[in-house]
Amino acid sequence: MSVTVTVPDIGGAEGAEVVEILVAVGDEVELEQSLIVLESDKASMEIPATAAGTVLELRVALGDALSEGDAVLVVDAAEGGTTIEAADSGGSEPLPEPEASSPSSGQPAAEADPVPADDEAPPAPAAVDAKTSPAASPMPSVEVAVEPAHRDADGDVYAGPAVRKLAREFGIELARVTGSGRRGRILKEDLHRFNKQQLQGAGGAAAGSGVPQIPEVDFSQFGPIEVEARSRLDQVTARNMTRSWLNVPHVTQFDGADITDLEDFRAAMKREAETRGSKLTPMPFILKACAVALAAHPKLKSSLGNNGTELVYKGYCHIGMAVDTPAGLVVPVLRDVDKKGVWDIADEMQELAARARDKKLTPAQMQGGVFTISSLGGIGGEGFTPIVNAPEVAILGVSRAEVKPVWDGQDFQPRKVLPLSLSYDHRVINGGDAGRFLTDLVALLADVRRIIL
Ligand code: CAO
Repeated sequence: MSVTVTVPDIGGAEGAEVVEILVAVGDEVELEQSLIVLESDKASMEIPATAAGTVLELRVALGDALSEGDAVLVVDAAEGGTTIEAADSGGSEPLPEPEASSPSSGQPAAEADPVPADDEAPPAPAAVDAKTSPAASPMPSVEVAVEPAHRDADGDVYAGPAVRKLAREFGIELARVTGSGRRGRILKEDLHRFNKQQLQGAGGAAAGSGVPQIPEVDFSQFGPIEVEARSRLDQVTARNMTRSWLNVPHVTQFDGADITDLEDFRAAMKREAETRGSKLTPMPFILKACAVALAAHPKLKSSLGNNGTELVYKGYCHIGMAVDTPAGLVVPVLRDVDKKGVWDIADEMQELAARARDKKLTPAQMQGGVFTISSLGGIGGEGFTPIVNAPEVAILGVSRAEVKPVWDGQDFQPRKVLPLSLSYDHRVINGGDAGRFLTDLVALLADVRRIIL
C-alpha cells in the first residue's frame, strides 16, 4: 500500500525550507523516524515518518518551501501496517497508486499552482474546503493543501497570510511590492528585498531613515579565509535582532541579587532533585521569581498596539528562554509560569532546551511569550545588555553568580551575587518602572519564600 507522508501541523509556519533530507529512495523507514529537517522563521523541525516501510519516492528537494499538508515522500507500507493519522490535514494519506498521483517534481510545494487557474478569478474556496474535508477531493494532499492566494481590496495583490503579517510588521504597503512568485505572488523574500531597497535608496536616505551599509571587504587580500554559509536560523535571528535594535529605544539597567540563601536551599534540594530525575539550576527559580514580579508589574509584559497608540496588557504569563544550540539561537516559551511550581518549571525547561537542541521544537512552542530571559550563567561573564525580543518590551539578562564581599554595615560578608541586566523598550517602560520591577525581583531572589506570598 502506498502512503504519502505529508507535513503535519507545524504551528502555522508557511513555506518552511527543506534544509536536510535524511532518507533516500529505497531506504527502510520506521514509524516516527526523522525524514527531513525544515527550517522556518522560528525553528528547525524534524518531520517524522507517519508510516513505516520502503521509501518509493521523494517529493521534496533541498530548498523547497513546505507548509502543513505538503507531501514529503511516498512509502510502500505493509498492508495493515501501523500508520499515524495526524489530527488535521497532515499525517499520512493513502494514495490509490503512486503513478496516479502528481509526479515527483522536486518543485517547491508552495509553487504548486498557488493561484486559481483564471488570473482574474478570486481564490477558489474549493481548495480550502478540500483541505479540511478530504472527501471533497480524491487528490493527494499536496495538490489541495496549498495556501490559496488572497487579493487586496484593489484586486491586484497576491500574498499569503504570513507575508501579509510580515508586511504589517514592517509597515510595508503590499501594493508597492513587486512579487517574484508565480503570477506575481508576493513572497517574504520580496518584502526583505523591498526593505533593503528602501534603506539603500535615495528615498530612505532623503527621509533621514536610511541606514548606511557596511561596505563589503575582500578579506582574502589580508590572508587566507574560509567562507561558510550561514544557517537560515542565524540569518533570521540577525534580521530580528536588527529590527529590534532599530525600532526599540533600548535602556539597560543592572542590579545584583544576593542568592546565597537560594543557593543553600538549592544545594539542600540536590538529593531530592536527583531522586526525581530533575535538574535544579538557578534558572527555574529565576523564571518563577520573574512571573511573580511580572504579576506585580504588568507593564513589563505588555506590548505596544495600534501603531503605538495603545498598550496591550496580557492576562497570561508565558516566558521565553533563550537557548544556545549548534544551529543558532532559539527561544522556546514556557507557558503559564505563574501557575506552575519550581519542579514543574525545571522539568519543562530542560525538556524545551533538549527539544531546541534536537531541532524538535514546534513553532507553537516558540510563540506567545510576554517576556524573555537570556541566561549566560552556565557559560560565564559579569554582565551583558540583551536585546529586547520585540514586540515584548523587556528582557532579563542573567550572568554568572560569584561570591563577593558584601558590606553588612559592620563587616564584609562573603555573599553569592547574581548579576542581572534588564533591557527595556523606553517607549513603554520608564526608568522608574524598570527600577521598581528589578528591585522586587532582586528581593524575591534574595528570599525565595517571598515567591509564595
Ligand atoms: N550562576 C552560576 N552558575 C550557574 C548559573 C548562574 N547564573 N546558571 C547556571 N549555572 C550553573 C548550573 O547550576 C549548572 O551547574 P551544575 O551542572 O553544577 O548544576 C551549570 O551552570 C550549567 O547550567 P545550564 O546552562 O546547563 O542550565 P541552566 O538551567 O542555567 O540554563 C539554558 C539552561 C537553556 C538557559 C542554557 O543552557 C542556555 O542555553 N543558555 C544560553 C542562553 C543564550 O545563549 N543567551 C544569549 C542569547 S543572545 O545571544
